[in-house]
Amino acid sequence: MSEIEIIGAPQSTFVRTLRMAMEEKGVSYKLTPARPHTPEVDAIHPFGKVPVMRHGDFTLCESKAIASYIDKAFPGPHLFPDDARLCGQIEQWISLINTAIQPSIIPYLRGYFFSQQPDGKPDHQMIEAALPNVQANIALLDRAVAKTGHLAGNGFTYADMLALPILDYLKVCPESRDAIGMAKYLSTYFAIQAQRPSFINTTPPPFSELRR
Ligand SMILES: N[C@@H](CCC(=O)N[C@@H](CS)C(=O)NCC(=O)O)C(=O)O
Repeated sequence: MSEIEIIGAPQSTFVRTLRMAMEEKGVSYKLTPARPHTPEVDAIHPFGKVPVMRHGDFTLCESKAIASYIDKAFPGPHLFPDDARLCGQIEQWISLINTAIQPSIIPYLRGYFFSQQPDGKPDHQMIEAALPNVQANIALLDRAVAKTGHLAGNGFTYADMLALPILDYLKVCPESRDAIGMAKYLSTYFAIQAQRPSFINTTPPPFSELRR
């Protein structure tokens, strides 16, 4: 069968998570950079979000659905293991991050990276409004990795692949960088996990290079 094509801007944390999963699984893929709501994305995702996937005549949207497909369709280490407790913990963190943590952090990151201010400077009103949520979620993640150095079980899993790209952006914004610096377990976690080849090899280009 043809090679997997991942369609989406590499700056997207969800695109990066999926690319990390492909690397961890050992599955080769072609990345086609595309912003949300472009025709090639809209053709696959009903809400125009990235990433989307094409595999021959088969298409999918939603990063977790794509990762589950890849996990079953290809040999290699399991992204979603058979162990009931470990898989349950991974799914728990996917749900927590996707439904609560990431949505409450996005307005803060938008304030820096997609500021609508006339001079393009950070939108401090937006940043200040979102900051308490950002700090609370950093504290939550700090507690979560305190015991094992991972979000789920004792090893690196898809839950970590989901969290790390978000933390990477938080590490460059001043207030969240300080909060992570003061979060003892989370800062150690990031320093260690950021050494993984799957994380390094998927380092996104700057937002200024977003295509189309
Ligand atoms: N639940 C989706 C979320 C994907 C998502 O929110 N992607 C962002 C980029 S990081 C996007 O396409 N945003 C455009 C929009 O929400 O309209 C997934 O897991 O793939």
